[in-house]
Amino acid sequence: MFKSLIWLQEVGSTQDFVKEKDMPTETVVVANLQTRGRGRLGRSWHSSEGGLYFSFSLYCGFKDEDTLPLVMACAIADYLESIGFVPAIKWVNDLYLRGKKVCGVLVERLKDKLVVGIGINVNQNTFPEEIEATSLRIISGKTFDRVGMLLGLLNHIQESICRLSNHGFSAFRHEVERRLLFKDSEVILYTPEPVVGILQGVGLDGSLLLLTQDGLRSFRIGELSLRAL
Ligand code: BT5
Repeated sequence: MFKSLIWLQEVGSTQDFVKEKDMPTETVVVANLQTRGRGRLGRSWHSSEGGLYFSFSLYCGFKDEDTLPLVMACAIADYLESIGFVPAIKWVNDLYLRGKKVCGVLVERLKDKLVVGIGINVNQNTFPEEIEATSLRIISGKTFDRVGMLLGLLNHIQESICRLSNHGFSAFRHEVERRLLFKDSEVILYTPEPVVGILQGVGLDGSLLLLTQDGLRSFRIGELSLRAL
């Protein structure tokens, strides 16, 4: 699936690079540093040296493609587990380690393609105070080879995209639920209206299942947080 790699020292955003240059689907664009790293909904992604920031595109039209953010989070979680971490998936696109965010996934549409961007905190020692972030190095005390890590991640990503297009999201549901942050806890989902419920799991379409006062409800969008006592 991936045939070439462009590794940049610095770029505004690998996501914008792939979109503006309409890069072919077999190319992965990586950067050591982003000066305008982006999250969802116009939020910024802190992209200092030491992290792994990359983007690639793929053609739309495959089975259950709306679940790609969750499937990508699951693929990265598989890789992180294979090297000894125990990540949790925060619906719908984040990975957490010991209660702090270590990875974010961004999926955007560009004409007949989906552009996937992934940011992982790898070797950073610190983050700005206002971000509740951690890195693989902060958790483990080790320094990681980001080239080897990227190749390992791309294998998991490629395998997951094939599995999704062949079997759909049902092939991932169990693995997502097993790792779901806040599962069985009382949460608030901002849709943007706040909805309170017990997080039950995810549906066959990747939606979030909450047991609310009105019964079991499913949600396609929203920002999740733990309900403060
Ligand atoms: C995301 O957005 O989590 C998606 C992040 C995708 C970043 C990749 S890097 C390669 C590619 N190029 C780009 O420009 N973007 C993609 P969201 O769910 O909206 O989360 C954003 C929020 O995460 C921010 O508002 C901060 O609170 C927090 N945050 C920012 N930088 C962080 C970091 N390095 N680690 C952990 N949390 C961070």
